[in-house]
Amino acid sequence: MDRRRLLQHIGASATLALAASTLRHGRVLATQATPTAGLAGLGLPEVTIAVDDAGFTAPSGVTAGRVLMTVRNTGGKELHFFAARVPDEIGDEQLAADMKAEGDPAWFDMTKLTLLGSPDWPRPGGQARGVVDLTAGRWLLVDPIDNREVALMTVGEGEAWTFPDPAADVTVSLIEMDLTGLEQPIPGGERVWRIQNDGALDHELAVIAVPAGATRESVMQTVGDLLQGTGDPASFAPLGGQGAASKGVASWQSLSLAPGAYAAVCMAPMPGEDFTPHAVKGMVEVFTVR
Ligand SMILES: [Cu+2]
Repeated sequence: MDRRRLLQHIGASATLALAASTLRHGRVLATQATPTAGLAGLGLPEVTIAVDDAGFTAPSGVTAGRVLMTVRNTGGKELHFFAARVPDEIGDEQLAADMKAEGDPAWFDMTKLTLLGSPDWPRPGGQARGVVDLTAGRWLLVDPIDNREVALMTVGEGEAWTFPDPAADVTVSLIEMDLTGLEQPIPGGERVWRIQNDGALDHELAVIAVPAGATRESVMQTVGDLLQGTGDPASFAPLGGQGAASKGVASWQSLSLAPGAYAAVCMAPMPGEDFTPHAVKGMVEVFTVR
């Protein structure tokens, strides 16, 4: 499995994120100084994925259920990734062979795979944390940008399904091609975002800081300019969010934002349209943190 080809479906997203890797935004540093604790007191089983610049260290002994997932970026580079469940009809031997082979296996079809909606965009030296509903099976951890090694996380049968939905400070719904739930200003500091994909396509969410006065149209333009290679790379630097999620998936992500202007954008690719991210099609919401 050639990682670059495996992930070419988000080539556009990769371009942006690579551009962002040079960014050091003051607000980013300020917000990441706050440790995430809001979801930590729920008593959920914990799953920790460590990532450095070479690849993922998938945890062992993970069992299915509602879990608190922490993604620790111990490297020096930005991280954007997603978790995709390997179809059950793919045997272990075939999977092992596919992961070594050149090119993408036919079953690796992002429009059909189950995508977890994992905590995403931990800064170098930082972490991303969220509550996800993890089903049993084999999950591929895939970095579409920086060529990290694809890793396999095996999840055994489990019973941790009785935990109630965590309380959420912000509730966001993702649909084609819009996000709702951010129309009113939200409070600063560490907050729990419930993010649900209510659409038919895969969606994801990245929060970026934007200039005061930015509009949905201006952010769409910014993303479009970056895709054309004409924008300022510093204008796209995700502070957190949720990796790609299948339709119907909900997750609870811990996000810590200082007061200011932000945009939530979806960088999932349009199927059959040369990987144009949804953000360019209007899946952008500008919001304010007080
Ligand atoms: Cu989308």
